[in-house]
Parts: sequence; C-alpha cells; structure tokens
Amino acid sequence: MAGQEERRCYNLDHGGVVVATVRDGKIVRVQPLYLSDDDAPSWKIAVGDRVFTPPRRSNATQFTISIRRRVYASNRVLYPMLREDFDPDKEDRKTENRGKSKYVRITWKEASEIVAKEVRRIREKYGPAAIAAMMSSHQMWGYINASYSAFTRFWSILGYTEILNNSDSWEGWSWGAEHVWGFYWRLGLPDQYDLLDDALKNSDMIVLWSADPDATNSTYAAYDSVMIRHWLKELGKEIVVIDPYCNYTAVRFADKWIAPKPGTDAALAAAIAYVWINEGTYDKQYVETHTVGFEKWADYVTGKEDGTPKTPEWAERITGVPAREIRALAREWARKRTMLGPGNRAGMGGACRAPYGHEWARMMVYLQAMQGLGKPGVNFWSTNTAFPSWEEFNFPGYVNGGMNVPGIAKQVYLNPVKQKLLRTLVPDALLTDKRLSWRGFGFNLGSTEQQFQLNVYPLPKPDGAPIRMLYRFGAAYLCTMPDGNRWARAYRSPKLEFFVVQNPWFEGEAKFADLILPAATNLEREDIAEWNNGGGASGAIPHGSNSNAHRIIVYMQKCIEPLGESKSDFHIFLELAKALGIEQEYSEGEDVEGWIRRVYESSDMKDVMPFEEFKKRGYYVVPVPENDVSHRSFATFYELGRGLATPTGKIEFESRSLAKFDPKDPERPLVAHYIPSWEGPESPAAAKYPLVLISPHVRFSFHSQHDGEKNPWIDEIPHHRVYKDGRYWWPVWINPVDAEKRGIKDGDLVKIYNDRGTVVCIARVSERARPGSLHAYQASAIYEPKGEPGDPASPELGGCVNALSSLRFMSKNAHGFAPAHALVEVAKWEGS
Ligand SMILES: Nc1nc2c(c(=O)[nH]1)N[C@H]1C(S)=C(S)[C@@H](COP(=O)(O)OP(=O)(O)OC[C@H]3O[C@@H](n4cnc5c(=O)[nH]c(N)nc54)[C@H](O)[C@@H]3O)O[C@H]1N2
Ligand SMILES: Nc1nc2c(c(=O)[nH]1)N[C@H]1C(S)=C(S)[C@@H](COP(=O)(O)OP(=O)(O)OC[C@H]3O[C@@H](n4cnc5c(=O)[nH]c(N)nc54)[C@H](O)[C@@H]3O)O[C@H]1N2
Ligand SMILES: [Mo]
Repeated sequence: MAGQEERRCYNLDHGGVVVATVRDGKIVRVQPLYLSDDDAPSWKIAVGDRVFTPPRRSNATQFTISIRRRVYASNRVLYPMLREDFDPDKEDRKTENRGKSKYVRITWKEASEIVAKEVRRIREKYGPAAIAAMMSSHQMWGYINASYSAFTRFWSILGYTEILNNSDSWEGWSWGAEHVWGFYWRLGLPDQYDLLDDALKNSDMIVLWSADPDATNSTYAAYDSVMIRHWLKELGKEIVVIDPYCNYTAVRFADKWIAPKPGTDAALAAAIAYVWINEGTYDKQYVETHTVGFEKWADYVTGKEDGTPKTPEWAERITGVPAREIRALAREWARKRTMLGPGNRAGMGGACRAPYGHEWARMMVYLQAMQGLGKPGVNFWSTNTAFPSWEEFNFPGYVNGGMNVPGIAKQVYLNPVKQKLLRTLVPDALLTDKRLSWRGFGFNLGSTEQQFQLNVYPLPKPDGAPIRMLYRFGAAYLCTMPDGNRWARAYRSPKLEFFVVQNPWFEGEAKFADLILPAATNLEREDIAEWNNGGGASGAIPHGSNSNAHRIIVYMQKCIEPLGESKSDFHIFLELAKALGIEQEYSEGEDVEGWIRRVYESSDMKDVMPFEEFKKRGYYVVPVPENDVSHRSFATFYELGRGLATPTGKIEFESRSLAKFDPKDPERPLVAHYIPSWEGPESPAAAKYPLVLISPHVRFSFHSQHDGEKNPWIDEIPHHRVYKDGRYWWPVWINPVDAEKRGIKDGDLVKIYNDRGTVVCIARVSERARPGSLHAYQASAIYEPKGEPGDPASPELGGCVNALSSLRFMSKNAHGFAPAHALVEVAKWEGS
C-alpha cells in the first residue's frame, strides 16, 4: 500500500527460523525461512536408486508461525508493576496476599531503586547468600539475553545462592544410563553422528520407546524430521511405538503400537531380554568383547538370582501387554537390524522422568548391547537427529556463547557465594526450617561420580543463610514443576521477604511477585543465535543442531521497539546494574550490538561473512562438505579402541561406578531391575487413586510458552484446548472403559484429583489412552485456582496438571524429579 513502509526481519524461535514482515512499526506476518540459491546447497543421501535431500526451508511449527500473537498478547506486562499491598518500607510484607493482590504501575526508576534497596538491605542483614536467583529450563532464543548469559553474569557479579536446575530432560539417563556407558558430558545420552545415513541404508526397523518425535521435534528442530519418517516408510522400514498413549507419531507412522501400563517398561525390557537369552538370539560375540557383567544380568532375567524368570507371561501380568506381543516384538527385533529411539533425542522420554526411570534407561542400553550396538543399522536413534552436518564449523550454543564466557567477556565472574540449592527443594526451603540435602549439582556434567556428592542447605554462616529474597527469571514453575500447589504455598511464605519476577506476560509466578519487571519478547530485541544449538560442555547437547536439516546461524533482528515500557533482558539487568553501581562490570561499556559482535568474532562466522553483511542479511547457512564424515557413532570409535567413559571402558551390565558408591542401594542395584513405581499401578497408593496420569511434553506449544492468552490461535486446536461454556479447557484423554465406570462422556468437564491437587480438565474419551491411564500435557500457562492459591482441594481451572505430581526424588540416591506420572482419581465435575 502506498505510503506504508514494509520491511523483512529475521528472527529465531523455539519452532524454527522465521521471517517477519513489519509494516509501519507493526508485525503483520510471520513466515518460515525459505533458503535462496545464494545459500549453501543442501546435503544429499543416496540409497539404492533414490536420492534424499531436504526441502530448502525452516519447517517451522504452528506455534512459531503464530508467534505474532504472543507479542501482542492481552496479558503482556507493559510496565514495571508493584503489588498494591506491598510496601518495601514496612516490615509486614503481607505475603499471604501473594497470588491474590492487584498491582500498580510504577516507573523503571522506582522499580530499580526498590530492587537495589532490597538487595542492599538483605545482604547487610543476612548476607549475600540470603538472595537467591532462579532461571527456567527454557527461554526465548538469543545468546545475549539468555538466562545463561545476562542473568548469570549480573548475579555472579553480585553473588547469590544459585538455584540448580535438576537435569529435567535427562533424569533417568543421567542417573542410570551413565553407569552403563558413560556419556556424562551428554548427561547419559549417546552421540548422534551419521545415523540418518546409517538408518536409511542399513536399518530394517525402528522401535520408538517412550518417544513421540512428531510432537517433540528434537526439542527445537521444528518439523524438519517429519520428512525422514516419510522416507523411512517409503523405504519399507517398520516402525513400532511403545507408549501407553497412542501418540502422534504412532497415529501417523506406526506399524505396531504397544501400550504398557505407565512405569512398567523395565519389566517389558527384561522380558524381551528373556526371549533373546532363552532362544539364543542375542549377539554373544559382541557381549563377550564389548561388555562386562552380562552373567549378572542373565541371572536376573532367567530367575537364577531371585527365582522369578522374567518371562513374557510374567511381564504381561505387570505391563498389561499380551505375552505373545512381547515375544513377537523380541523376535522381530533380533531378526532385523533395529534402531532404538527411547525418547526425544535417542534418549529422554517420559519414562525417564518417572519413579526409578533410571532402571528403564539402563535397560535400553542393555537391549541394544545384546544386539550389537554400533553395528550397521543397530544404534540409538529416534528418527530426528544426525542429519549430515559440518561440525568443524565452530559456533557456540546458548550455554557457552553468552556474556559470561571466556573469549567473549573480557572479565568472567564466578559467583562468590558457596551456598546452592536444588530447584526441587525450593518449596521446602521456603516452607520449613529443615536442613535439606541432595546429591549432585543439578547438571552433573563433569564426571559420572559428581552425582554422588552430598550437598546441604543452608550452609553454616558465613557461607550460607536461609533465602529471604528470590529473583525469578521466567514464570512457569507453578505448572512446569511438580506439586504446583506446594510452590504456590511457598511463594506466600512470610520467610520470603521480597519476590521479583522478570517475565513478558502476567501469568504463573508473576501473579505471586511483589515486583514484576516487564521483559520484551525475541521479536523486540536484537540478538544472535544458532538454531537448535544449546552448546557443548555445560550445554549437555553438543552438536545438537544436527537435528535440523540445515545449520542456520541467525542475526536476530529487532522487528519492533519493545511494547510499552518493556525492555530486553539485557537492558533490564543493565538498568538494575546502574542502580547497584555495577554497570561497568556488567556491560564492559558495550551495548547489545557490541556483545553480538563479540559472539560473532569468537566463532568461525568471522571468516565467512563480514559482520555488516551478516547483520543485514540476517542468517547464514553452514555448508556440508560433500562426503563429510565428521564423526562416526559408537561402534567406529569404539573399534578404534578409544572405549567408553566407564571404569572398564566397556558397556557395563553391572555398574562399577555404583559398586564403588552404594553397592546395596535397593532402588538402584548394580544390575538394573524392574522396581514397581511409587506412582504406578503396583503402588499401595493406587488403592485410593487407581489411575496413572501421564503428562508428556505439549505438542502444540513449547512448554507454557505459547499457551493461554498468549496465543488464541493455538487454543483453537482441539487437541490443545477445547472450548466449552466460555472457556478453553485443558483436555485429558481417558479410555472409554475408565470413562464409563465413572459416568464420564466425551466433552464433560472432569476433576482430576489426589492429595496434592484438584485440576479441572475437559474429557476426551478415546482409546488413544490405554485403560488405567490418563493423558494430559504438561505445561499449561494458566494457574487459576477457584479458591485459595496452593490449597489442594481448591479446583484449578487452567489445566495445571503438575499440581498433581510429586516432588519426591526419583529414588533413594538418584535425586532427579519424576513428574511424568501421578496416581489420581477422576470424576465428573459438577462445579461451575
Ligand atoms: N512441541 C514441543 N516439543 C518439545 C517440548 C515442548 O514443550 N513442546 N519440550 C522439549 C523438551 S525441553 C524436552 S526435554 C523434550 C522431551 O522429550 P521426551 O522426553 O521424549 O517427551 P515426553 O513427551 O515427555 O515423552 C515422550 C512419550 O513418552 C510417553 N510416556 C510417558 N510415560 C511413559 C511410560 O511410562 N512408558 C512409555 N513407554 N512411554 C511413556 C508419552 O506418552 C510421550 O508420548 O521435548 C522437547 N520438545
Ligand atoms: N509433568 C511434567 N513436568 C515436566 C516435564 C514432564 O515431562 N512432565 N518435563 C520437564 C522438562 S524436561 C522441562 S525442560 C521443564 C520446562 O519448564 P520451564 O522451563 O519452566 O518451561 P517454560 O514454559 O519454557 O518456561 C519458561 C518461562 O520463562 C519465560 N521466558 C521465556 N523466555 C524468556 C526470556 O527470554 N526472558 C524472560 N525474562 N523470560 C522468558 C516464559 O514466560 C516462561 O514463564 O518442565 C519439566 N516439567
Ligand atoms: Mo526439557
């Protein structure tokens, strides 16, 4: 239209690289990135007479394509907001009103002065350890604004009690599989190199076990891998999905769906091993040369150890999977060259985030070891990683590419406060005076043994102090961490004298804060990032971007000015740094573009495209040299004799690392066992709450980040929310047998409840949920209790199903969380 200025702006979101069209200062359209002929050519893989090559675009997800909605969302926080009944000059902070009070608008000057004053007061009165700062597991893309960057730098300069993220995505792998094959630098997940090539050429079958790649997109890879599954089908490979829920990948691609009761998978795995041992169909030669401790595993499986042979009939009684199906699966698996995909990235999976999830993860490695792990077509691969990718081109990830990284910062700050606290213990710390203890440092990336280290909170003075102030970056924990109501009660504790939340939207924990600082979204700020690169070393996913069809490095352009008085995270900390007199330390006198330039210069980007061109062009596609074999997966490097990072260098059926630590741990024995789950069908609690609710990762959002008021278009998807009587409800899938027993019909509002919470959802009666289980996605963005916040009996209307899960550690010495399964009962909801 005449007189209107229009421009294109490049940016990066959880679900792909995007191009936004901006007209007269407004974002009017968001599209996926289409590559041009100037960009590097795409790779090709030839299989027989077919040549496979990816489409030349970022296959962005629906939540990313509709991202414009969340920029202009009705619940954006546009100004610094102070809780109306919070007076920083008064001793009584009226903490019991958190979650209920209204807010008043204040200026940035007032807000930063309140923060500075409280920081000084609390440091003086209790010491720096009394101030804690807590990030999220996720944030919008951008290495400068990332929590690992601006947030960590700011707080490390001041000193604070670091809240350690537990290894949420990886739990069972970190606490279990590491003791079988090492890979501690990947928190127990395997390497993923050249396996797409291997699978297309050499595999006959793919077993997806607790994995739904169509839904979880290899975390940030959007829909780049959907074509792979089509190719697999075209080549006649079989796909088997093992999941209590008939997940999206199963619906679209599976030849066979096997549905065990939640939390019983280790019994299924043991029975598969039983068939192989009994019928002599495992790779004896490989077991002999590549593994140790097999006899102990065989003793357990055959019943020599405990008198119970782990036959398919035994497993049928536990898992509900017919013995003939178990036998058939075991035989097919042994006969065919099989890839195992246990979770999102050849590891992860809801089963690893459940009680004793480490035993399942260990057995996954056992099974592939029994079939010659690393031989052509026999590996760990979930159909969505290991695209040809040139890893020698160096560009950092968000963990190792930010403002507090050597080579990017002139001065790196190490947090001077020794005290730390594990994230899942925060509610206990705020609600009780108990001395808390846990093992490990959250992400135990330094060695396998790190997870044995016992830590305590609070540390004695002068190193420690109970937390009195909490600074929160993000605001989703009421719905993303287990026992949401307990978190709500903790935030209302009088022990917490000052609570700040920095978030773009008025939701979740923001509604409990004394002060809310308005953060801008990724489309309102400048930054730099590589699509799907979390980073090696402390990022736990080295070369993660090889789960995209193309490596794309993005100069994230600012599409519009921040709305209202919101600021980018970089600028929020700059504002606070000024008020606290640490501006120079924080920014080193550099603006955002200066920091972006430093990241660029720390990488190989500087050799391939001048900075100004990169800034203007918006992205760069890393080429893949023809026939590049950057790395080979397990078998090759093992055959080269380098071995694995286990004490013996081999795959350990019997774990030496555990033998050194606690050889008598009944909950994580030296050889993996099936142990009945404490939130499963065999738990005593099942007498009162007989259904297992599984809460996997939400398909149509990225956790809470595209849900609720932020994206009404996503709410229109009836598998995401269902409209009824003036509200979009969170759906729960329930089997017709369980529904009928309770008089529940499709479309009824139901309350799901246990001693921890009561959550109202809308019933979708369907055989996609196996009998005895319910399915509702984790991570609604809305926590809306009808009564008192935090009260387990108060019906929660937003669909915050983590109100039902438990904060209990996964097992005695494995101090990860287990939110994916919760025992519940369900009934028709008669409320209004
Ligand atoms: N769209 C989207 N993609 C995402 C995310 C998101 O929020 N949205 N989150 C990203 C993140 S941070 C992570 S860590 C990954 C997580 O990736 P995963 O851990 O692989 O994903 P989940 O959805 O937890 O689990 C996968 C499947 O396991 C099944 N399952 C649950 N319990 C059991 C069980 O006891 N036995 C068996 N056999 N199956 C079970 C679930 O039904 C589900 O279909 O996803 C990433 N990708
Ligand atoms: N029941 C159950 N629970 C689970 C899981 C499960 O499988 N089942 N999985 C677990 C796993 S693996 C994960 S990773 C976690 C995810 O848990 P979270 O990390 O809590 O999930 P998100 O919804 O991504 O939360 C990010 C928060 O940060 C805010 N935010 C996003 N970007 C920015 C930014 O750039 N700046 C600022 N200031 N704020 C920002 C968002 O508004 C949001 O409040 O959930 C865990 N919880
Ligand atoms: Mo995760």
